[in-house]
Amino acid sequence: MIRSHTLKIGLVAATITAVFILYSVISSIEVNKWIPTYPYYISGNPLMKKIDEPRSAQPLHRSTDENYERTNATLLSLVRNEELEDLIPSIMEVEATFNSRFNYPWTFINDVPFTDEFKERTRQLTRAQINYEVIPTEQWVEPSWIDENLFNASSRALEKEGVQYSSMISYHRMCRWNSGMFYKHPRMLQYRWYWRVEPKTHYFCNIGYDVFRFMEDNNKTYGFVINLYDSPESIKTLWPVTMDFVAQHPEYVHPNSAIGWLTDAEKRPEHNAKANGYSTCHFWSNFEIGDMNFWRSQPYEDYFNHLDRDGGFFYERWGDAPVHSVALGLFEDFNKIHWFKDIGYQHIPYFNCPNSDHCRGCIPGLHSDGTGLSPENCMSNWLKYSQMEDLY
Ligand SMILES: Nc1nc2c(ncn2[C@@H]2O[C@H](COP(=O)(O)OP(=O)(O)O)[C@@H](O)[C@H]2O)c(=O)[nH]1
Ligand SMILES: [Mg+2]
Repeated sequence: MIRSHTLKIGLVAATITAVFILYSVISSIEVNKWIPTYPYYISGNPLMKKIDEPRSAQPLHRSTDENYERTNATLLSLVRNEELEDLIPSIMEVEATFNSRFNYPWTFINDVPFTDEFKERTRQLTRAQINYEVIPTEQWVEPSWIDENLFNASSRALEKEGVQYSSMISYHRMCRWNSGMFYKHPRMLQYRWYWRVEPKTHYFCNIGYDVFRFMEDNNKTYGFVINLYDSPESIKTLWPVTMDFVAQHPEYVHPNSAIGWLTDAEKRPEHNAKANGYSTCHFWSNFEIGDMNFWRSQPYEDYFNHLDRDGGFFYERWGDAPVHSVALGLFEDFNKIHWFKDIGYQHIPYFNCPNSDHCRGCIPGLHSDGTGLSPENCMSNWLKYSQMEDLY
C-alpha cells in the first residue's frame, strides 16, 4: 500500500518534471520572431501575383549548367565588429538561399580593422573567398570644408525635428560613404557588380539562378526590393541642390528617366512640399544589387561631388538611399532598374514577400510588420511612373 502510494507520487513528480522540461525547451526555440502570425493582404497588391523566376532575354544561368562561370561580382557588407552576432544569420541565409551554389566572394568592410573573432567566425559560414578590408581614412571622414560647429548646430536642430541619428557623426559618414565612396575602395575597384548585405536582414526565398549574370544579360543597372517614402526633414534641400546640378548639366538627364516618380506630389503632397519638390520615394538601399559602372560614370561622379561640396551629408542627414535613387531616377533609363520581386527580404520593419513556391517563412504580400507603416510604401508610385516591364 505504502509502496503503491510512493509510486503514484513518483509518477506525478516525473510527469511534472517532464512537462516542465518540455515547456522550457519549446519556449527557448527561436520561432522566427520577426514573422507576424496574421494574414496581411492589400487589394491590388502586386506581390500577390503568383510568380516564379524572372523572364530573361538569355537563359538564366545555374551553377549546375555545363561550363557555368561566375561574373565579376562580390557580396558586400559594411559592418562594425560589434554587429557580428546580427550579421551571422544574414550571411547564413544569403549562403543558404543563393551563395552556397554560386560561391561569389564576400567583401567585409569596416572603418577600423576587423577583430580575429570576426574573421574566424565569418570564415566558418562560407566556402567562398572572403576579403576583410579597412576604409582609407580619407574616404571615411568628413571632407576638409565641413565645419564642426555648423555640424553640431545643425544636428541639434535636426534632432528637434525628430530626424533619426542626426547627431551621430558615424551615421552621416556611413551615408556619405555608401553614396559616393564604396565603389572607390581599392578592393571594390576589382569588381563590377555588388550585392549589399546588412546585419539583421533576412532572406526567405531560394534563388536558383545567378542574379549578377541576370543583371548583366538583361542590361540592368540596379536591382531593388523595397520602395519607400523618406523622412522629408532629413533631405530638405537635396532636391533644390540636385536641380542646381541639373541646370548645370541638363545633358545628364536620361530621356527615359523616372522623373515622375521622383516628383510625384499627388499621393503625399506634404512630403513633396517639405522636401521642396521631391516625392521622397526611394529604393531602400540596405538591399542593392548593382552595377558599379553606373556609380563610376562621369554624371554620377560630378553629381556626388556637387552634393558633397554642398555639405548636406553633414548639415542635413542625406541618406545614401535617396541620393542613389535620385541619381538613378534622373540619369538612368528606368528600364534598367529591376524590382527583384522574387527575392524574399526583410530589414526591420519592412518586407518584400513574394507569392512563390521558392519561399519559406514569409507571408505572401506582406509589406510591414504590422506597426501601421504601410503608408510608407511607395511601390505603387514606382509602378505607375516607371511602367517597368513586368518580368514575372
Ligand atoms: N564599420 C562601420 N559600419 C557602419 C557604421 N555605421 C553604420 N554601419 C553599417 O552601415 C549599415 C547601415 O547602418 P544601420 O545601423 O543598419 O542603419 P539603418 O539601417 O539605417 O538603421 C550597416 O551595415 C551597418 O553595419 C560605422 O560607423 N562603421
Ligand atoms: Mg540597417
